[in-house]
Amino acid sequence: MIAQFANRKLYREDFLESTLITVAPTGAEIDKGKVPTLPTTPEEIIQTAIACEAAGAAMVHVHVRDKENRPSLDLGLLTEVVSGLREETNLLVQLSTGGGVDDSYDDRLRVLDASPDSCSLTMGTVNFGNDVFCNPWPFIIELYQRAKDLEVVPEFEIFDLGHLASVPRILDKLGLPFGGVVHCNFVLGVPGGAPGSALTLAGMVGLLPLEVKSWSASGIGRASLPVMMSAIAMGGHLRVGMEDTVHYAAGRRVEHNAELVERASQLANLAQRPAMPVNEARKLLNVA
Ligand code: KMH
Ligand code: ZN
Repeated sequence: MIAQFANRKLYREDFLESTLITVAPTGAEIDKGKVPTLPTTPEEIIQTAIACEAAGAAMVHVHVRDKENRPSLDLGLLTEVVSGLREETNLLVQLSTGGGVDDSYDDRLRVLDASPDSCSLTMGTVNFGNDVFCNPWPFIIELYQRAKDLEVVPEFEIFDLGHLASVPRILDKLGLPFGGVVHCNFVLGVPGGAPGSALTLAGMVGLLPLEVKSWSASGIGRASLPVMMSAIAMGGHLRVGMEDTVHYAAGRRVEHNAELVERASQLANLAQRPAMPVNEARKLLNVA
């Protein structure tokens, strides 16, 4: 396994000209009662996606909420939001299969029936604040195979180093994902997971398996800026949004997800890798 990780190129140079920006506008953890600007209804999520696309996002990572604003994996609600996003935006639609820490494996598998372009696929269990985000190996295998059967492109979510080691493990077992492109997203700074620092990200990027064609990163809370800046410096792509941070700066709440996308887009411009248009993002991830 270690030998497999050694001496790899850090990224494909042909994708360094632009930056894929994914927005994760809602998540499952933030309490709408405490953060009223969090988009939770289908209409709010769709309007947010429209604004974020205009600000430079090419993909939206979606969690839905029920009428009481509680996290939900209701298939009807997921289908409604997927079709609304498709009608109103050109964004690649990625559904979370992580859900909330209390969601059942069956409900998480059923998410794929809403026919998203992409799905998140967390590559291992991780402590998650006071909770445990459970992703046992048999569940990972089932989810991966189901995504392949239903022609959904997975994005491998990496919260800790062991998750990265599980990527070649699943490829060895089940082959390449649907579309043939292996794309990872580092989620750093979860209490219990890998810390959200430039050094952590650099170490993990240096250990990316050879099969990985592209990667993005997101820092939780105050890790969002250091992770974003180090990702862009290393040829990575970016995920931002209120799922990951509700603070724009110390003492200043995010008012709209589009602010976070705008800031990512500005950084991408500064790095001379402007926001990737949606059609390019489709090519990058080989999504029709
Ligand atoms: N809400 C977390 C427990 C994902 O979307 O796939 C899991 C999560 C990852 O957010
Ligand atoms: Zn998520």
